[in-house]
Amino acid sequence: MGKTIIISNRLPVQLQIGNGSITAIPSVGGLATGMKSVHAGGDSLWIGWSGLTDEEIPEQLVSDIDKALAKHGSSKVNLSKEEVDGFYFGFSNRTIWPLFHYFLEYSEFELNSWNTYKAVNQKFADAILEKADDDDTIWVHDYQLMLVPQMVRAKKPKIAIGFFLHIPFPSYEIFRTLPWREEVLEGLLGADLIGFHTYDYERHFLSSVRRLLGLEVSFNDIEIDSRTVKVDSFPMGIDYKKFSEAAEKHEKSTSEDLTDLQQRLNSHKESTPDAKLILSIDRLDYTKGIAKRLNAFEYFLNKFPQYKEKVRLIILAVPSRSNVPQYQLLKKEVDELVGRINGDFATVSWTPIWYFYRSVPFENLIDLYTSSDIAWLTPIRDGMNLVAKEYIATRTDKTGVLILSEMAGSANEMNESLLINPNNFEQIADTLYKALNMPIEEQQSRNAVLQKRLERYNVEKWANDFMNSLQDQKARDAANVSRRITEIRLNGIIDNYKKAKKRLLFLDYDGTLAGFHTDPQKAGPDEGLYKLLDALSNEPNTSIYLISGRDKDTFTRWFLPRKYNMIVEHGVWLSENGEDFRMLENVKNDWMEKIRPVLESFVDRTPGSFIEEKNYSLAWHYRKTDPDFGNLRATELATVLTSLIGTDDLSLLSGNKVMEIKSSNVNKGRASMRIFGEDDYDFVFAIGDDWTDEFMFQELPPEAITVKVGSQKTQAKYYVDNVNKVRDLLSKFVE
Ligand code: GDG
Repeated sequence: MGKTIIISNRLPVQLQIGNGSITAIPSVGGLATGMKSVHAGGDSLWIGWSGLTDEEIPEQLVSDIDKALAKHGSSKVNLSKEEVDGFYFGFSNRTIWPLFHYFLEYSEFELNSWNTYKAVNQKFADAILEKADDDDTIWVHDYQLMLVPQMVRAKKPKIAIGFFLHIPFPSYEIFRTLPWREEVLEGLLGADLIGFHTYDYERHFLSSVRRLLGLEVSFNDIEIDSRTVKVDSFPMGIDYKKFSEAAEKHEKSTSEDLTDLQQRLNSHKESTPDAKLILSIDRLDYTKGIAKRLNAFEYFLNKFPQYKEKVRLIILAVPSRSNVPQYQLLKKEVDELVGRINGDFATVSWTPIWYFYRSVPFENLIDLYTSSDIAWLTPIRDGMNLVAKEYIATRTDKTGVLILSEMAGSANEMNESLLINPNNFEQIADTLYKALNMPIEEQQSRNAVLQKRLERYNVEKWANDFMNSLQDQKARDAANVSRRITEIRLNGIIDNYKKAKKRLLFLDYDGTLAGFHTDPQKAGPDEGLYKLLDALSNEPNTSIYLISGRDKDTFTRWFLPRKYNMIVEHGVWLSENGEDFRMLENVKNDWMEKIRPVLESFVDRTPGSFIEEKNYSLAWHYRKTDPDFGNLRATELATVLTSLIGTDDLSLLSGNKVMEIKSSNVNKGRASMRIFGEDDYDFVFAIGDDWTDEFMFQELPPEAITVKVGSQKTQAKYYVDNVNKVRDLLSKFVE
């Protein structure tokens, strides 16, 4: 196995330039720690932007910087101020960030920043390509680099690429407003594995892929260009040990070791022993709901005035993206709100809000977590929110109450905390009241469960799970590749064909010989296909059978004049050498009267779907429906039909966007075996694209050459990519 290349907007190292020299200090952020197990030793490389623009780096320091970064296994992508403005502050933070957090009104759709985003993504991709070998594994992080997977894939089709999105993926209704939505999806689909924090983000993404790109999604696999892209959720954890151990150490520290902040916190506690501390920590970002939280706090103080002088809210707002206008406005709003609320409520001995607009060192973070009775986190939208997890990890005696917004990804895993809707002030005020009065035993029993979970699914496990899943996915794809009909295999098959004395070929029609059409009646054969089938039928000692689920009237029109052998309606009817169809299986169709009304009610309720009535089967087609809705209805119909047909000799076939009900003793496997039994064939070949063809693949003798169209799971021995490849393959037989 090759090396691992991690790629993110920022490197896990901070550069500091002073007195003409350079120092590189490793960052302590969650991602950097989480990736420790992945980014270790000499066989991994982290590529990203250093945080300094080209203009900020003195020329004489360029090579020193590269050396300093190399010591930390890092390599930088050079960006000019203009590029950072367009790519990072522009498209990433003024378009994608607000849009993906449902702040549609903040999203700017600027062609220039999109172009810069594309160009800078290409720079990152080029930086990878410069260093990458085919057996390397690439892990791309976050919304700044969504086009990178496809850009790398275009040049290195075999390489393993994973992508993880740290922010929410919004619902299709929001995502579709983006003018470059298809490009973004296609960019992401260059990966082999795409990871999200939660299942909701995953299903939003899958829904956009289905609706905007029209791609087939089965469970969480997407088929694209004969590759399978897997989509899954991996809720990111924290470095649990680091936080719990820091808290234990903090607990044991003597008064001389205490930080200034801790001393201030202690003196507050001593002066007002019955007053509780409520903590909130976030980057100053409109998604974090800081202004709303302040309003809610005011609401709480008015609703429960007995808590005046009995609670203190500590707000740590970490400066962020301060050159984006919305962040400047937010800063102003929060400053004013804190000023007003403090002005309205303060007494001589009490200020309700302590507000810090800065980032603090790690020790102070621990001071704050361990000293606070309540952590109050109310993001309006948050991909995960690690602060919630960190607070719980530092509670060594298991006391403390976490109040967390339902809109944070972490709420999915932290059900034992008090979950709130950040827009519901009444609920928030009542929840604060409940938290302030929660018995110690209850706090401990809730936190015990949370701690156990967080300790187990920590950030290292998260990173390893993602990497293992990426390797599995790659292995799965490689297994498929080994079954694709390669040049060598093809030559072998043709050789056997030529040598054989008596040949039998079964060819499925829709999705195999001809592409799909939203109206099945329009998917008739073209001249090229007739020519090919004529040539095949004229081969000596060769029996060709078209084998299809289609009705006999359509095939009579299309193929009877050509005298092709045909098996239709999955094996009910047979026509050979231009003779009229005769029944191959004795089947009944009196059940149709019962089933038709059920299908009709589904047609009424599912725009775009329709019923196809054949002599011995009924099919409900939903190719033209809204994809998500169609799939939903198909599941519903399957449930209804399964209970209805339970006692009859009927079976339900679910094909490609079609559900068909027919007699159980009819299928393509049985039909093909009957033909096979009639003579002594030494070359048997069957090709088809959907579930109904699997009966042939399963039942024909093991020496038969069975071929699936498309790379989905199959019993067939080989697969080819699409209809064009099928025709190429068949024309080789008659060359
Ligand atoms: C994005 C997504 C997702 C905060 N203040 C200080 C400080 N921090 C540390 C915390 C925590 C991290 O920063 C913040 O992480 P969050 O998850 O809360 O939020 P975002 O920065 O918005 O991160 C988010 C995350 O990516 C991971 O995928 O959870 O949803 O928006 O680790 O401890 N650290 C120090 N001083 C501070 O003042 N030292």
